[in-house]
Amino acid sequence: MSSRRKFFPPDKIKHNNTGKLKIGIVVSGWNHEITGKLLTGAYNILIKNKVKKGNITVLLVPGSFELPFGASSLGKKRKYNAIICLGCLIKGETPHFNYISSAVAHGIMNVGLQLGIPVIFGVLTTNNFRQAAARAGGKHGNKGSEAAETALRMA
Ligand code: DLZ
Repeated sequence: MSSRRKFFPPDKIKHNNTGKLKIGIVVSGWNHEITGKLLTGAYNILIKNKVKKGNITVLLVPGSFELPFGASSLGKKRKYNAIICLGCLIKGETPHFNYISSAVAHGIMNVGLQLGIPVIFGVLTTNNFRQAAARAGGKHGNKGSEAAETALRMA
């Protein structure tokens, strides 16, 4: 893992020919204090890498469980080179978190395979709000930015 990081430091990679890329972002409204920051991180990376504002579509869905459906709806338009899914699942007192996390991860993977385009998993699954905040522009970076980097590399 560490040697791979040396070869592919995400923030050092230059993405070429991004001017024509069309990117969809599907973002969940649950835990919007976090997902808003993931969205800002993802959007800023796309703009920094010269993706045109007009080529970025943002679709808001109610919760992370709806992310695969949102991605599928965008993808069926056959317009996008990649779709980024952003959400934040925070563990509660019941097993609900486990069911939703697993369903969302499988759903997002399946949508990508069915559509034949990269659909990126930018969903935080954390034990508490503090861990989520640390990964949405805090000490562990911004996983929305990383998801956008991944989208550019895959697209
Ligand atoms: C219901 C629910 C709960 C309890 N927690 C979260 C969460 O932490 N993060 C999230 O993105 N969504 C949550 N949801 C909403 C579900 O994702 C979904 O929107 C509803 O179950 C309706 O399908």
